[in-house]
Amino acid sequence: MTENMPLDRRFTAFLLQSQALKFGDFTLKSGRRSPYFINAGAFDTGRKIALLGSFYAEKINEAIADGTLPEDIDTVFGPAYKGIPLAVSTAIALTAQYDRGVGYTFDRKERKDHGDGGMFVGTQLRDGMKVLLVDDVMTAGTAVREVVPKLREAADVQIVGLVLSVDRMEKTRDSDMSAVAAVRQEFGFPVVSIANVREIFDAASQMTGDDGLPLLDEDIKTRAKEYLDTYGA
Ligand code: OMP
Repeated sequence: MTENMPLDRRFTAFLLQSQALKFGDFTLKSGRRSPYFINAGAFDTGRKIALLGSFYAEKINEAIADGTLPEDIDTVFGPAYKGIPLAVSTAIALTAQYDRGVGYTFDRKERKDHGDGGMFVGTQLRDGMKVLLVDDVMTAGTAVREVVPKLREAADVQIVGLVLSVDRMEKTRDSDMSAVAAVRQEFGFPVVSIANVREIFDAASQMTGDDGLPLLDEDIKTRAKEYLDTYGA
């Protein structure tokens, strides 16, 4: 894999190598039954989580360069639990690879009433701070709708955007709009992803294994296409 391959293709290869992209019959949080699932829990070693953080940092750096995100992000926020390693690895990669010093913050699932107390760990949220959200996968946007009020309750922060690893490009329950577009409209901040599901299937369809055979068989491609014909935005 070469450095000058597009980000979404390099990320797809990483998803497949890490076995984070699974095929089968999965019931999603939204209740939809999907023939594929992206499992961020598969990034379970130091090497994989470091690489994942580099992908987020590369996307963020790109979005800063094209003006989608501001330069002066104060902290990267990842919702517990799966967002915790995302926020930490992204903050490390932004600092180490792009010399962009940022904090990291995550929430607790339960309030702690002793010691330092409080709902947040890492860089504490203060009025006026620019906070960048990171999350793994968006299907319907339920996770982000839960976390935004929590942040706004803590301080008068400015949420400057949301970076996902995968946008599943699904329609909302009651419109043809994608969940990502609905979140963008509802909250007024940009939502970007390292790759969307159509880019992932396009890239994966062109990849072959060590044996020279295609990585995706025809049955998987057909089922994915049928799913996206029904639920895709
Ligand atoms: P929403 O919160 O509805 O957007 O669903 C996304 C969440 O569902 C993710 O944060 C995961 O917890 C989970 N999920 C995946 O991890 N991978 C998928 O491919 C699909 C889902 C899902 O259940 O929709």
